[in-house]
Amino acid sequence: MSGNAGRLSIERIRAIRTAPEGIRLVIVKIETATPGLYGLGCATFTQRPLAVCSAIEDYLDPLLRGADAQRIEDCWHVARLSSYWRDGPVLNNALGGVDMALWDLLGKVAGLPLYQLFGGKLRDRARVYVHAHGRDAREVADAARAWLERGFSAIRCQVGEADAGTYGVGAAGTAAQQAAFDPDRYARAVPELFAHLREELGWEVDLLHDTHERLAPPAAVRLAKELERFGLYFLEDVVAPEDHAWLEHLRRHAAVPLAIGELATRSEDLAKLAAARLVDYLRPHLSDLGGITPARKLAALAEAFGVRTAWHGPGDASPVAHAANLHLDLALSNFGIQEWTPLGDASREVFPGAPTTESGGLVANDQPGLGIDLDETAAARYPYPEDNLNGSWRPVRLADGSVIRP
Ligand code: GCO
Ligand code: MG
Repeated sequence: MSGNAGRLSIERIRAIRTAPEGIRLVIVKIETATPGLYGLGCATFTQRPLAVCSAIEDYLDPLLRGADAQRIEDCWHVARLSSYWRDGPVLNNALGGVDMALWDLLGKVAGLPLYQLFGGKLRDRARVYVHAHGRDAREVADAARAWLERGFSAIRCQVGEADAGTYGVGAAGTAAQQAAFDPDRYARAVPELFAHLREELGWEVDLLHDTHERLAPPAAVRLAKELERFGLYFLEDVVAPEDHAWLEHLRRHAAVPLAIGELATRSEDLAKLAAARLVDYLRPHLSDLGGITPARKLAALAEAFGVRTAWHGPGDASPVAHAANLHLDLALSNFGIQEWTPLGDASREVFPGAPTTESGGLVANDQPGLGIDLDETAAARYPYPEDNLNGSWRPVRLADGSVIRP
């Protein structure tokens, strides 16, 4: 197909469910009339995967069948505007997965890895940050040290308490997460954690923290101030999207680099933060934003304001999403850092060609498109876990029983 500028009809769009690491993933596969020529995308919204599958198979598949897969921009707008009520995480993840698969296809048709279509590599690898957590500062320091020994130099650190969890300590929905969350105790534990980490690990390592919108804005401002002296690489989601108006106030009080964006479904919301210099790193979940198409536009705009990227790369981004993140990382001049969750054997079995790490950074292979495949037979060996909530998170509560953000 190399060099074919002609029409490439979409034959069918499928949503494939698989959970190689027990996390519900949604993979989009766009099939064309040419046997063996297909595109892959990630549409994972792990707490509502079935709703995303329906958006893909019941709506986008019939809508886009027969469309020219090479008209990505047109397909994107047609799909987005095909429901009068638009955007939001369910529809966007579906759209984003389809968009990614169209880009993958384009790369395959061109015979080029996507980073080439994005303007070519600016760097050989994308520096990553990994996650360390523990029940107390000592455990976190041990976990961080283990990453340093493996060649990683940027580490996100989260601390819990022996009896109560917080975001990043214990998987969501586990008993630890269900124990009452104490915001004051958390706000005291975090500066103590970083004091300990600086003492134990020194100042060469880049440390990050995700507050996961757990604190009320005034407490979040205070935490940011207290963390100033530890020289974090960035502090993430210090306030919730609903509270972004607080960022101006926070900026005046704390010189801490801020990262925001994994909850964003509208580029406009993040563009405004970048233009007002209220954020230093934008980190949307690619599919939640609507895919590679809007992400490239947002990154270009952010560059004009000196804001960098740090695309969302947790365990509930599939290896296909990690590959999409990586191709952007390699080609964007305002790339900052990439969140990375190392893949287990099952993921590598289901997704041949998934990105690998080298000296603390992600490297891409030189295969066309995203350079990743999906072994459907292997994928079928890892069905979604059985659980009557289909992936919904259980509530996080304060001691008085009230529900707070996760
Ligand atoms: C991160 C995120 C994730 C999200 C998760 C939601 O910074 O990696 O906060 O861990 O909580 O992706 O499903
Ligand atoms: Mg986060």
